[in-house]
Amino acid sequence: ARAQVAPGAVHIPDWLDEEHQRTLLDACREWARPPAGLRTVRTPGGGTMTARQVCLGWHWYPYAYARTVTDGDGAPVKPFPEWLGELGRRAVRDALGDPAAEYDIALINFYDSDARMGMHRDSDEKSDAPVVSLSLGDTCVFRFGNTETRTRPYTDVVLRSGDLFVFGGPSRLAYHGVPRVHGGTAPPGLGLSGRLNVTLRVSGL
Ligand code: MD3
Ligand code: FE
Repeated sequence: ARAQVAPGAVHIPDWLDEEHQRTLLDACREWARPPAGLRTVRTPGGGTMTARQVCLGWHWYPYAYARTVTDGDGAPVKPFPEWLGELGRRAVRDALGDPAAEYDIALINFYDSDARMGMHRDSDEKSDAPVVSLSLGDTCVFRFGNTETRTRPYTDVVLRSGDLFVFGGPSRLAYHGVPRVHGGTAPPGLGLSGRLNVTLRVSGL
């Protein structure tokens, strides 16, 4: 069932079956290993993000992209694999029907049950191509806001393991966040405690 939450924002629950979820999870675990593996993102204000992150193609730093790790081991970022780009284009076709651009960035966020993501906009990419989001593991509350403010009005959507969300058009620059992760809700067969979110993006660089 495809649900349009706002213009250009489409949720397709259970888009990945359990076998494909496991394949993506195994790949994420490989990517999380050093060098250029899982890291804690530090914000310019001196804070740290509670979700830890791995990047492919380009490293994201608040608030820019770089090809090497600048705050850790200095390693070059891992390559963005061709199959992930195919997955992204298929996601956009299923959600929006549009032919999609060439994806070249993956940001993978690892959440434990205490992790959160505050309301923000993703505006560091120089392309207006849709962002593709894939969820694995624990269920979360995803808060989809508006383009004007980080406050109400917003819509809370439950995202479960295997769900696809695509943000294009007028929704591309909407504020959004993850106020809650429900620990212990991952599919038992997956072997994951916590939540992973894979976003695919076009850098425009
Ligand atoms: C709407 N991630 O990585 S996914 C992020 O679940 C991020 O880890 C959250 O926000 C997560 O930046 C939410 C949904 C999402 C991702 C990117 C978007 C929604 C978006 C970009 C533009 C608009
Ligand atoms: Fe975001």
